[in-house]
Amino acid sequence: MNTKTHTVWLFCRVIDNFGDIGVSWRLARQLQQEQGLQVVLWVDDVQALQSLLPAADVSARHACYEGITVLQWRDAFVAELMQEVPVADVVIETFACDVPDAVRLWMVGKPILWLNLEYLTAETWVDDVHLLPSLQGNGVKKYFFCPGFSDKTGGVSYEQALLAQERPVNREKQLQLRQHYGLPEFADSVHVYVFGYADAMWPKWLRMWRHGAQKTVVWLAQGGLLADLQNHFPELNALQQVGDKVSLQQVTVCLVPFVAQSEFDHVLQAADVSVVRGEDSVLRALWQGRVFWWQIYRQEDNAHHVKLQAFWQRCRTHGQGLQAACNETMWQAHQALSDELNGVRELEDTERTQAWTTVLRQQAQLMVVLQMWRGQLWQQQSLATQLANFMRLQLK
Ligand code: TRH
Repeated sequence: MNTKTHTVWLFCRVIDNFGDIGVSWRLARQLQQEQGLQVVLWVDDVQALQSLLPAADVSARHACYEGITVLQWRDAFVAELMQEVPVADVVIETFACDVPDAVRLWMVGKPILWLNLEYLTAETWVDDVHLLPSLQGNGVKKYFFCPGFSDKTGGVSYEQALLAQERPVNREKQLQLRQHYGLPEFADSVHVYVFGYADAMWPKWLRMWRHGAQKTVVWLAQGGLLADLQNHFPELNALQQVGDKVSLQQVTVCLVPFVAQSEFDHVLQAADVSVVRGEDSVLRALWQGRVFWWQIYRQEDNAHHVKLQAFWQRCRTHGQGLQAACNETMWQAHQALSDELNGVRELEDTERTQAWTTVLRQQAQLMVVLQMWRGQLWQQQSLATQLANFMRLQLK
């Protein structure tokens, strides 16, 4: 059967932040552009989508952007909207968001493929859960579709176009990007992009940069982290709008624009190193091929520690030739900072400074490892390709 005729209804409930819509919008574009599927995205918070896609109209119940139909998901008018769009062959719930009752009822007795797209994790248990069916109350099977890093999972999200591009970008391109986004450029400085969550470690890191031997420029994405840092450093209250900057001895902090998702890679490319946070931004950082840290979304009972450890463990074991490319001291320094960033353990001031200095001095080694891992991941089919292949198999 020609997959071009298949229609996917993708459901997204925005719980908080930009992760839910970030993953959903990116996937919608990949399914539409790369897999030739017709995509209808149901989202309960179009405002969140608008942050990533400025063209999105928050007042529109039914709209079309980049060839993707976007519907405002309000249970009260789901039944009505269902009549306005092509009938679904595939229904995807992102992150167990539970489709509305009208859809659940409508599915009964239809040759429909129903999937739940799970959170990304590098843990091994996903190998056994990926593609497991589970019979639902309405008599329809729902499959767990698990993104992941092994070949037994649904893979990771990347665009085919990435494979042909040079990453990391060269110095000239980096400077152009900095200029384009109004990101201040200082000679002999390390430029750090920070898209993180407010946390008690940040003031310590800022002090480290403030009193460091090297000049540091911190490009801070707007959000809760800025407000929190302003409580610790009143000088940062001068940071009000994009482009504002404040210097505290060796560090200059600058507010960076929140860009459309299609441009997010560019901001990462402009930086020398970065700190990112959710499951979409961490992959984007990995794809750039430069050093990054992952401030993972906190979960109860520190469940995120296991997830974080699994991620870096996989990098370590799958970046072939790690021993040759990256020495143990360097790796431990990176991991020590990663641990502190994620509340695994606190560092003494001297330890932190030493770890930061070690990573910066030897970042080329870690870049080799990250790029090797990236290369391996890109040999596996992308999440969107695997999803589309599974659909083709099930729907034929
Ligand atoms: O916003 P997040 O913290 O989302 C989190 C995580 O997904 C977490 O796993 C989930 O449980 C929680 O939300 C509910 O981080 P994430 O996933 O990286 O999403 C950010 C999105 O925003 C991503 O698609 C990139 C995009 N983005 C832009 O498009 N432009 C920007 O300038 C920035 C800073 C981000």
